[in-house]
Amino acid sequence: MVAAVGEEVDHVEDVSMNTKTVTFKVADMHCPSCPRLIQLDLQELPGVVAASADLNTKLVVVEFDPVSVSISELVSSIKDSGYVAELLQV
Ligand SMILES: [Cu+2]
Repeated sequence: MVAAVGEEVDHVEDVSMNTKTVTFKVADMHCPSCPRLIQLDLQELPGVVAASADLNTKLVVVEFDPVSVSISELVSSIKDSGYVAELLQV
């Protein structure tokens, strides 16, 4: 269906959703299970589009929809997984 009402399409959740990407440093990842756990927990949050954690660089990159989830909720998720997340960039 073609939207006939002006710019209302901005609020439709589709691929044109305005996502943001943040990078966290998680220094206490110490084995391959750590990044996997962090990723899985983040991906369960509504609003998280993609999460990838890397054991070697200790970096966690999260793509998210700021309308649905906040950066502090992302930090809380990582904390609940058992790690400390330091925000590097927005
Ligand atoms: Cu581990």
